[in-house]
Amino acid sequence: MSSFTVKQFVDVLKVKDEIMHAGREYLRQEGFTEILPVILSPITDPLHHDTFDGTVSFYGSPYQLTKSMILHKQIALRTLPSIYSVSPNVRMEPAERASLGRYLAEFVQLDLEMRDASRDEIMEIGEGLVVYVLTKAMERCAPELERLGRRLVIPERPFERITFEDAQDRFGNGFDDRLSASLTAPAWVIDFPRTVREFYDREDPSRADILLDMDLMYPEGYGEALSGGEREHTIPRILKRLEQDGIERERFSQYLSVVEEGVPASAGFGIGIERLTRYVCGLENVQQARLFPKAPGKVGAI
Ligand code: ASN
Repeated sequence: MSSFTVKQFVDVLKVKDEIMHAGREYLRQEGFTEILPVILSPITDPLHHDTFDGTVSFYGSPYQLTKSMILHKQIALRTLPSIYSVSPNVRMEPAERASLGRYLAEFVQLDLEMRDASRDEIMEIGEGLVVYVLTKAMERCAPELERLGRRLVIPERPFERITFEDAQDRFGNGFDDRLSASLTAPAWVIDFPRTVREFYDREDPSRADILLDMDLMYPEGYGEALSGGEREHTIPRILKRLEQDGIERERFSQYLSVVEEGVPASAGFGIGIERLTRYVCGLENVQQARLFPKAPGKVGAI
């Protein structure tokens, strides 16, 4: 990382504070209720990519550190119609990802879910949230952004949509960085193939093996901003998806018991706070976006 002064770091932390404040303001205006995060549970997001195991002993039983609150978000919707959490996630990514500049082994996402929402509806929330946060950050943190040398343009809505297939045709396998570098405004990638995502993202009933999910990509090479989609919420569908992914259902037995009692249809997403701060401030590395950063593979950070 190039030189980064304490003064710059103070400015970044102020911008991050405004980002969180504005995010909460926007979601409250949209009728969301903040719930407290879960950080220990027998169940968590299985994720599609490899991470080291984060199991801890909870009175002798194996509990996991939260990788994302997705399953708890679905269950929380039995109680409240629209929820979000400022959710700490621990994902011990392989060490080589540290050099990419956008991974932290411990990070925080603004993770939200809305009962009976479609993908289009939750994408509207995503666009509204990003535009609101950028607008407020520019209004309230003008001196900080000026000192950081960051000039932002508020993106026009609706954001561009690109299918996974098109993105792959244009930018090849593992297209994230090349696609992001080609963009001048945030853009959606939609319709991921079933085989590259987790069991909980809903398969399109009219297109086998295509999911009703999405990622939002930042422009200028800052990479992925958020991930989400509509959800599988019925037992037959979830069991089928677990089987297709080769996941034993016992691993999710507590979740499956609740789904059997009923969880609502929903859609949602999670947006990483440190990555959003990195984008807003124009930082080289996501480690510059928080205190106590833990880079993948680097032991010793407190
Ligand atoms: N939070 C994401 C979602 O809602 C899941 C994730 O972070 N992997 O889909």
